[in-house]
Amino acid sequence: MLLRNAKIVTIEVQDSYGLIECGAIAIKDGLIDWVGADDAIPAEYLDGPVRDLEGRLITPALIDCHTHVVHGGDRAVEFEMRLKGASYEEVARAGGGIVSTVKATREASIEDLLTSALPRVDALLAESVSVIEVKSGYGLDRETELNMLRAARMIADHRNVRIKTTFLGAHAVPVEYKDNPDGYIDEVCIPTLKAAHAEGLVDAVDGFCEGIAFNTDQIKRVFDVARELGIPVKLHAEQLSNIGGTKLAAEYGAMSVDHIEYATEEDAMAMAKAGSVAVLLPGAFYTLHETQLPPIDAFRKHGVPMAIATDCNPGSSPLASILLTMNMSCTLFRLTPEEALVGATAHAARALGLSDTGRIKVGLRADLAIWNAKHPAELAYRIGFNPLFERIVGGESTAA
Ligand code: DI6
Ligand code: FE
Repeated sequence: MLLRNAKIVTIEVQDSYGLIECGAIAIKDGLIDWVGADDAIPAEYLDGPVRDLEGRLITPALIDCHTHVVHGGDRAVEFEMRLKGASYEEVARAGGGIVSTVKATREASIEDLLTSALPRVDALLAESVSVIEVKSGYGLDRETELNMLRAARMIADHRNVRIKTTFLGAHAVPVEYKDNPDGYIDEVCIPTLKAAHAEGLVDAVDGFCEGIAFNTDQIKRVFDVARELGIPVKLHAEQLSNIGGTKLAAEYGAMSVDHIEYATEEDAMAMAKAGSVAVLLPGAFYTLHETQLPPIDAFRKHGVPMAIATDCNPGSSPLASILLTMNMSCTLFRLTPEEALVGATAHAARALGLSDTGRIKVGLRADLAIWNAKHPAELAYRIGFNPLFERIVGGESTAA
């Protein structure tokens, strides 16, 4: 199939935001076979099916590289509580927060988990999303953690989307281990990680390194097991305070360090050295009324790639729109619209260790978004507006 007469944002190299004013893309066997100017299309492609896109914009399909879309229940009541003045920490300490989602998730069957996640997945797909990372972390017991990962993998049986699963056993201390977080790590989290890995369910290992969750020593024990098993790591770090999670993650060569509002320039330098992607989550920043901005200038200065993601979760970021995430990253974090687009494509792919998608380049997967737009900045600019014309994932097309 040949797509022609389109404006193409290629992002051929990780950081270079190439623009072909009037270009064409040839797709063969689900891969990008050729990209170039519309007046230089090799004859062989003109013989097959040709589609005139009438000047529409083509970008890599968007990628959501940090979500918790699989979970039981919701936290609308907590939303109300916070509006009446309770802080996120207070809600968490009062047995609300993550722990209340754990209860609802434990009560759900795999089918319930899948069924309740699909509408959130569909909202992302409607904005072209081709890859979704899904974390466990609301089970905090062996069976429920495994069920979350199994439900996450099942999403790909029901929709044309790639799912990457991340084990987040070290997300919160469950009530039964309230006074014994070390016991939870050693007796539940680590054995469950081993079981999930044995079942082939783990693409990456994550943790929540925070005063209300786990300290660096506890995360380190989990990361040591990940390393033994050959699984890459990432970390929720420096979201509410700085307790050294970023430096620890960098020591383990983390694929990404996520949130990082309270990270320092030194942390940014450690990430640059480790090659870790900074995953910015403006939905959580917005929802929690956070005012501490992530050190964006330090990331720029030291060449740390910045990805953005929804963090779609029932508590701190009930956000199921990657387009709104792009807008928020510009308005709240002052990213440029170009950085937002690269952050939701090439750098998001890199945060997941994927090198075959997120850019438009010969040999990569044909994961493309065709937009009713003239300029790439339009994607981040409007609020609550979806200009998607068509989504192509693995060469397979779905009209918006
Ligand atoms: N940081 C977050 O923002 C989410 N998890 C995490 O580690 C919050 C998850 C929740 O509140 O349910
Ligand atoms: Fe998260």
